[in-house]
Amino acid sequence: MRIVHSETTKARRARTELDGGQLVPPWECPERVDMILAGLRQAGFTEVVAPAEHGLAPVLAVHDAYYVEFLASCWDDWRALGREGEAIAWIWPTRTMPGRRIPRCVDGRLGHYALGADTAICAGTFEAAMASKDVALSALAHVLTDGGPAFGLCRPPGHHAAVDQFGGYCFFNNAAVAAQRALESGLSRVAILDVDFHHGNGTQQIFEARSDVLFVSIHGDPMTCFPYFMGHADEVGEGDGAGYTVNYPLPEGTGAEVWFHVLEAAKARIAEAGCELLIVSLGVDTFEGDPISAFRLAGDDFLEMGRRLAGAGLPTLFLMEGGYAVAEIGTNVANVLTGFEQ
Ligand code: Q9C
Ligand code: ZN
Repeated sequence: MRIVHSETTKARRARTELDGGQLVPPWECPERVDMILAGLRQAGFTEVVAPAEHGLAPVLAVHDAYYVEFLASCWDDWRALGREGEAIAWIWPTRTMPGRRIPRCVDGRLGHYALGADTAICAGTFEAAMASKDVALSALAHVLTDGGPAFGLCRPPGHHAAVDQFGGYCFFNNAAVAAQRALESGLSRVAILDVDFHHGNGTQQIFEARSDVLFVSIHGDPMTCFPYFMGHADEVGEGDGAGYTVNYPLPEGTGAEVWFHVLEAAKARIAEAGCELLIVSLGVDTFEGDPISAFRLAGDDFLEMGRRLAGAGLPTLFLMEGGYAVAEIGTNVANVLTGFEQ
């Protein structure tokens, strides 16, 4: 298993997250990275390589250029207004006020480009997002050239980031950037299996109308779980993409038995679609101890998850998404990778 990590992924250290009406220290913190590295080391994954720089072209292949420009300049624009706090969106185009122009002021631009108020932009956010997609792309390069599996320790995560929106702690959609690059290197169809507790709304939106990326997600039912407005079972893709989006929303409290049963259905769909690469959006916030999620997988279940993912029999790229039980995140991630190699 090739492990790819960049210290620059820790350049984002936000102070605030709007949570329950209060500004709290963000759940998505740089300590997650160190705990994952420690867990991997302890499990015998001792060789960790730094990514190459891949530039912006692979990002612009899936994201809007004005959106990327916004992310690059937002913090400076915010600071130029003399703001004390971090850049948090607070007004949006809505159902009754759609908004047909992109405002000039950073407050309006934040509303245009944010999908939630949970994710503050701060110094280092853009740099960390750049490093995160470089980690994904270098891990992908290993899978494509070597054939063996790779784990990209992406941070910030990516699966909530849409073509031109950030939120849910995500800025660049690392899995989407990697999938698009894989297609451009000659593959015909790629599967993205999203096992994070939260629905990967961004990944779905990016590939919704396409059949060359199969998006399959197992997640908390959006009737009660973030991101609330996407991820229902009747969202199956549009036009050419009809049948290439597959959503398995599950109730809060779902445990291993049901979860693994659904995983087998997801694997069957991936096999049927004739995918040449499996990208796993690996959130471990399905863990029973996760502070902001509601599934009940135990630590050992992540070993089983890895074994069953290996059973798909495809070249596999693991990309880190969520997981907020910081004390256990390292062993949970290491368990997936260990199980995969058994
Ligand atoms: N402050 C990922 O797992 N926030 N994102 C809920 C409100 C949204 C999770 C708490 C959770 C996003 C990549
Ligand atoms: Zn998540």
